[in-house]
Amino acid sequence: MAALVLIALFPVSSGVSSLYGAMQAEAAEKELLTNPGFEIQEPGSMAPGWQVFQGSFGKQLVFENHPVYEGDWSFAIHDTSPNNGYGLRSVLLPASPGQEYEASVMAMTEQGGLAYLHLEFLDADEKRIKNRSVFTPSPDWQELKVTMEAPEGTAWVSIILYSKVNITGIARYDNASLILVYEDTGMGVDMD
Ligand SMILES: [Ca+2]
Ligand SMILES: [Ca+2]
Repeated sequence: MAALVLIALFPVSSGVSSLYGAMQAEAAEKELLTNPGFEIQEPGSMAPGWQVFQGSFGKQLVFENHPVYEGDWSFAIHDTSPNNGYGLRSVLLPASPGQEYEASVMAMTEQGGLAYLHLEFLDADEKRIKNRSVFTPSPDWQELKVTMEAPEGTAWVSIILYSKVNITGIARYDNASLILVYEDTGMGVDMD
């Protein structure tokens, strides 16, 4: 067993550059959301790491104990209006043009709801400049995932868990994630 471990480790420890590369890859896939599974709760107030996008906390936007995908808490949108959309947004995180992000979340629906996941980039004025979404009508937990590269002018990245204007029903979410998967630092041009 010890011999097997030594053989497996040898190629990595033989070069500083490969070890550095492995550390970079690990850093690049770090979870950026501070409360991805909604497990940090402060009774009576919005969960840390999240903010209202549309709707009211405690009314349409609710943190619940059942059903959950993992842990003690999940997030639900109770959408009873065919005239309003409701959503929860992660706090804005700094981002730069050329970076590629991957957002994902576990989602399920009840009562005809549709669970949307949006990944969006915003400019320095916090105005949306690029957005991509995926959704599920699934009554069972299903993973939603979307990947997108930050365009010119990007200053912030965030994800939004959303129930559309013309849809009613319940959308449930758990285990959200936002990771930086690729960083094109020089856009292929050396300015020095
Ligand atoms: Ca959870
Ligand atoms: Ca609606």
